[in-house]
Amino acid sequence: MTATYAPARPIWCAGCGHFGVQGAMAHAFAALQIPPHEIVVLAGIGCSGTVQNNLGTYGYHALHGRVLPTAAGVHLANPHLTVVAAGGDGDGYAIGMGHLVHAFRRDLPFVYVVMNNGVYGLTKGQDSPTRHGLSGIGGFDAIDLGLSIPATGFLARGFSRHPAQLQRLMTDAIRYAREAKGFAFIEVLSPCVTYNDTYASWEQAVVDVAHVDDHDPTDRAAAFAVTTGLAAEGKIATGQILLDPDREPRREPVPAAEDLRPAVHASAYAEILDRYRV
Ligand SMILES: Cc1ncc(C[n+]2csc(CCOP(=O)(O)OP(=O)(O)O)c2C)c(N)n1
Ligand code: SF4
Repeated sequence: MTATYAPARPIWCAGCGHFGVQGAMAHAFAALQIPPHEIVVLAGIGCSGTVQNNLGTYGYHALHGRVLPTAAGVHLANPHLTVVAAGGDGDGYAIGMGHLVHAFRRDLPFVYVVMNNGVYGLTKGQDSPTRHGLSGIGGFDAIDLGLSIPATGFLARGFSRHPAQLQRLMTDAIRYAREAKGFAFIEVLSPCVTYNDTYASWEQAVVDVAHVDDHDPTDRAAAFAVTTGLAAEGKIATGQILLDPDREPRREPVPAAEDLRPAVHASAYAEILDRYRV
């Protein structure tokens, strides 16, 4: 596979935050010693959506806003794979927003990395749902959304300018999903240097919740109070915001023993298609 599809060189502008995200993913795969053929990285459409081209794993470029149902399908088809979905804030929080809510609710064990830069980078800088800032009026905070859905167990935020923290969060998220504990969500503040360079303002705003006295990642209500309290001060919470430590592995029965070749199921597929004929 990697002989046929060698990792590509990133297409990103020099300084793009997405480099940090790719580096953290590669670091986590190496730290956890996951063989490349056991990893599938799926991505949405956008500058962020090209990350899967650059890694020596299996990859899939999903439709715009549809990376989450596609990743869920990959996981259900073979729960032994390590599945990482990735994409931009335009991909995940605009056209794909309905899927994010249901991914939080369904809690299937795969990772979702959103590279938040406040703009649609690939289409030249239009406002995304997070353009007005995580704490500004009209802004939007996906971590607060995740906290409001009782099924969630892993919510974190990193900053591509802080690689040590991001590598740790990425490694923990992938480990959590590999242990089949549930859906692991990481938002990465990943500035677009060309259309919305937020490196300096985010550097001033980020606060690692590990340094907040009242923070307890196992207490959902307390975590919500910390993130919304920081936002009210114009700050952005980063780090491990929610972590449910008591999760049991939730592995579905593995369908791999079944013969999934299309020919074996041809008549069943034909029956399904017939139901859609008028
Ligand atoms: C269905 C559909 N609608 C619109 C587009 C155009 N489009 C391509 S990428 C993109 C948004 C990219 O922004 P984001 O997801 O934030 O990623 P970034 O480029 O900033 O990394 C849009 C609207 C598309 N490809 N498909
Ligand atoms: S346009 Fe923005 S998001 Fe796209 S590669 Fe350049 S810096 Fe990155």
